[in-house]
Amino acid sequence: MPLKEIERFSVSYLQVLDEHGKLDAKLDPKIPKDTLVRLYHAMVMSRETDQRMLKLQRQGRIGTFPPSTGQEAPTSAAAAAMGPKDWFVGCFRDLGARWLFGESIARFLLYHAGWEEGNITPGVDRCLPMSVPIASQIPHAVGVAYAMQYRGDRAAVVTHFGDGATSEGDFHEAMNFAAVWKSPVVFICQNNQWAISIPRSAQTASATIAQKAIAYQMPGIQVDGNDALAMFRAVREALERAYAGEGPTLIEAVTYRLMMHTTADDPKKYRSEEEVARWWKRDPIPRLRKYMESRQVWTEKQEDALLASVRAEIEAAVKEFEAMSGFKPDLPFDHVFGAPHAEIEKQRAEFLAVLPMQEEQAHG
Ligand SMILES: Cc1ncc(C[n+]2csc(CCOP(=O)(O)OP(=O)(O)O)c2C)c(N)n1
Repeated sequence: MPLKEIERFSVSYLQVLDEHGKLDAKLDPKIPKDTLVRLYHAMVMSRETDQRMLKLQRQGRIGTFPPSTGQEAPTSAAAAAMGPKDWFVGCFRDLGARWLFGESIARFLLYHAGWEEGNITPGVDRCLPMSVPIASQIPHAVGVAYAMQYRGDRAAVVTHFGDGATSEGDFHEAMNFAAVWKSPVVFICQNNQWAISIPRSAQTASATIAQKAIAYQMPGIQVDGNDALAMFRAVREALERAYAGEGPTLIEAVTYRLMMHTTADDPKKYRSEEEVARWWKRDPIPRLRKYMESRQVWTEKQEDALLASVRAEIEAAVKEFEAMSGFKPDLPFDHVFGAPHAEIEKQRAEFLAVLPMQEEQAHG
């Protein structure tokens, strides 16, 4: 019996803009100027909103929230690369993408103040609500994609999740289904190096997350996730394959969570300041700005004007959020099943009975 090699695999890494904002012209995705400026706007909006939300949380005006700082490129560039019929199925660290889809910052604040109504996003119909149970959104994305395929739509689904999510069964089941059915899905793993306090090295023995695609027989690529141009290019290529009926792709976006996991976490307890400082040097926002300046589509004056308008938009959103009222605390019970259910109604009644006591405790 011969012993012979039957398959050989490799994993590629894509970077278009290096850490100093220098372009590899051969790989330039040549993003039109308007799209580029809007992408940069989304990234700045996301960063500034994190800063404002941190203050609101520390003042007790909103609840716990997970900052996206450092990870603005993978989510925003993916949204910028998507077509008008594509759907987005995200997690909870993708503010830039959600803003590009038209979700309002005021609703985002409402959600993080604990109100279900924050999940209602008028006028945004291709973006599923934030998913907090890790990896649970990945099979949903495949379901949406399978429906598109069934209807014969020329469209695809982009889904995001963290490196921790790749240890969940949902991730593997979704990847397998999508590959077997050649469903039009772009799986984007935001490998931010940490799942709360678990480092990437303790999450998986694989040298890359991209290589997990190989087992499912789909293309997988590792991308510099702090390089918005590389992300744009990788997502566009994956979308084109999906539209052409060639099935799913896994993109590993190598990035870093520069702030805490959520405002309830203290990262100093598990990672060094030296590591964080090293990643600040790879910050995706100044890198894209340098490129835009070199392409002569961005000036100091435009930067100042953008920052002023973003901050004004966030302040207006805070005012709008704080003026909102009349929410229904038991709204989540309405959506557990499609039709009323006796057990859920019993739980709703119990919840409403204890609510006044809880409110009294919270407000003294
Ligand atoms: C099913 C499930 N298990 C546990 C948790 C608690 N939890 C919240 S975030 C998180 C870590 C997620 O890490 P990763 O997928 O890398 O995403 P990141 O938070 O780094 O963006 C965990 C375990 C959860 N939300 N859902």
